Amino acid sequence: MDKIVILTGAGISAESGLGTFRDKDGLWTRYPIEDVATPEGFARNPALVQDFYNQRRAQAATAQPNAAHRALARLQAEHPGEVVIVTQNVDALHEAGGAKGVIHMHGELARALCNACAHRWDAPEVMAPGTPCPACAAPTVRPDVVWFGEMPYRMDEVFAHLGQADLFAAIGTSGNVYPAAGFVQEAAMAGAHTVELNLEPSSTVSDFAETRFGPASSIMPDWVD
Ligand code: BJW
Repeated sequence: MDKIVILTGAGISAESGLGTFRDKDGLWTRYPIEDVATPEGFARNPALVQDFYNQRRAQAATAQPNAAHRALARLQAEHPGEVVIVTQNVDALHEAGGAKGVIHMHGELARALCNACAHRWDAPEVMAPGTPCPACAAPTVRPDVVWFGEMPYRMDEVFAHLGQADLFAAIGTSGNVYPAAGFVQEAAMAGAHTVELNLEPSSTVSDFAETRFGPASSIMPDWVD
């Protein structure tokens, strides 16, 4: 049996109307990273951070999966037990497109986390700063997303998959954020064939054996078929 590991980034959801981070007009051009995606930024101004994620949660709630999400789900269905999808995205568009068992390494917009007791639960549509945690009552509730300086989720599992990969594909990610940007090298070391699918070359393009450029909604279905 083959193992196919897929890494996705913001580019796969761009055509569903969700902004990327680093492209022209990307999210970071409007919100400084250090203010909204670091634990220090949250400690300084929790209202700003909750507001940023409330807006993104509202956008994500109405977004629809596109042909790239659906193609990936089809690949998974056609190769039962062989396709592991690891996403850096905090939206739920892979699941909405039919994918199963998606590893959300940077967390999920739809979940809340208590900084004090690590309890996790379904986030309300609008999270207010200072809301008490339902488990421990501490006023330390935050979005369940992974900020800079924090450990991404399920890394042991992901590195185990990469170590057994026969094929690794990265879709719509700029290759600027680690550890995800290093997955291609990890998979290549394990002997996997590596493919980048992106609108334009990422920072790590030279690490890939094969590349395909264009909008995800057209290059993904072509690649899967
Ligand atoms: C299209 C398209 C279309 C557009 N079709 N494509 C020096 C060296 C190494 C590491 C570090 C370092 N200094 C600091 C670090 C660590 C730091 C890091 O990487 N910093 C860099 C800036 C250098 N990393 C961390 O702190 C991470 N934790 C960590 O390292 O823990 C220690 C550890 C060690 C060893 C093993 C394991 C752990 C945590 C990183 C957390 C990132 N969090 C964010 C926010 C999440 C919540 C939220 O969504 O708000 O995650 S930041 C943001 O960037 C978000 C994304 O998931 C992530 C990646 O962005 P992505 O998806 O690549 O998007 P873009 O916008 O960058 O790119 C879009 C791409 O799509 C482009 O390529 C376009 O071309 C393409 N595109 N339209 C196809 N239609």
